Amino acid sequence: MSEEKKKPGTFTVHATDGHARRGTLVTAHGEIQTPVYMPVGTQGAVKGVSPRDLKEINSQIILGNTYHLYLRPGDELVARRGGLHKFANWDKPILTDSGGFQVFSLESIRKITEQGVEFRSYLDGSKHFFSPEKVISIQNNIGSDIMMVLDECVGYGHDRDYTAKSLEMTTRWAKRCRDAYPVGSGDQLMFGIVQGGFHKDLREVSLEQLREIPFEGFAIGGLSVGEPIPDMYDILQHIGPKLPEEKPRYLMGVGTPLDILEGIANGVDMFDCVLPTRNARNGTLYTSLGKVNIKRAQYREDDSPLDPNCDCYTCRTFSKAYLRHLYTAKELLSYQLNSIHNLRFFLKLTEEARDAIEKGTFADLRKKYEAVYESPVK
Ligand code: PRF
Ligand code: ZN
Repeated sequence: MSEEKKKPGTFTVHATDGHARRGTLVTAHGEIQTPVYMPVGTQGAVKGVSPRDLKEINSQIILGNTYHLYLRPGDELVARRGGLHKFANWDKPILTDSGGFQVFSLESIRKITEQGVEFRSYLDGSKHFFSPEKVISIQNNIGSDIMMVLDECVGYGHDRDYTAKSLEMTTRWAKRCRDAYPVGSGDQLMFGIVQGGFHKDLREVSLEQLREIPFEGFAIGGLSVGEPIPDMYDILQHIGPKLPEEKPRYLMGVGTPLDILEGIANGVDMFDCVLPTRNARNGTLYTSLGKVNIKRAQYREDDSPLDPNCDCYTCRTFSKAYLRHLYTAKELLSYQLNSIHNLRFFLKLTEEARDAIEKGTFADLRKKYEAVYESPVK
């Protein structure tokens, strides 16, 4: 009997442990088991790691960026190549960020109006304009499985008045994004983004407004923007469990292994963060025994694997002494091997979380990681 193909956007929660959820999200390019960590492939490539290697370490989905792909090589060029999946040879799900955050974090010259945001290219200084409709059209050309709405990510330290006005505009932009691609127009999913800074009541206002719009999922934006960790956790604990239970929840751009566990504990299903790949390139490696700084002299003649409890190609094949040598010699293989390992560590963290939630042992898993990665909040 042919099994009926489930509709993209279908989200099923199989088990819970406290607020933590074990779920499955259906997309046009297959199912995603949650909680999930999503490697970041800003320019349509995860830095230093091929799609073949990504599959070997069990990546279920990767991220791409509207902002970068629009500027180079151009979303229309990508569309002419048959979309990003085909262009980049990645046949599993892809999520694209809307570009709002990148414009706000990368651009010093930008102008925000009700219509959208004007900015200059980081590549050649040329002027561009992102409206809510434009970023959806770009993400449509890219052909991602999950599109994000255009939002304003309010930095840390903005006052209440600014934050309140900003979230209202983010809501109006979110409506315009949905109107540009109404439910049922195709296989792509669209997530709304809750803003509201570090004011709990404003976070609730943002959520109440956004839940009126029929999104397939909801993200928490505006965290990990330079605030003290307790402030981030405070908002996460307040708003995470309040997001619609029947929809996937995504915490944008967060974070360390313990931040991800804190997110999961507060009901978040999806995570992305550049930490594993960025740190891999500067020699900071996450292991089951704690962080390893591979440049240190103590590893010069250390023949043991980087992480005895890791199943990745790097740990199965090479010694710390060799990894240190590659790093010191600035060999390109260093970036590749380190990235494969760090990504595997983050992917395994979410695999273990899925397992633990099913077994009802999520609290024990957190303790295990807190013993190695010191808890920032007691
Ligand atoms: N909005 C969008 N992308 C993001 C963020 C956001 O607030 C963040 C905040 N950590 C990361 N990426 N659109
Ligand atoms: Zn490894």
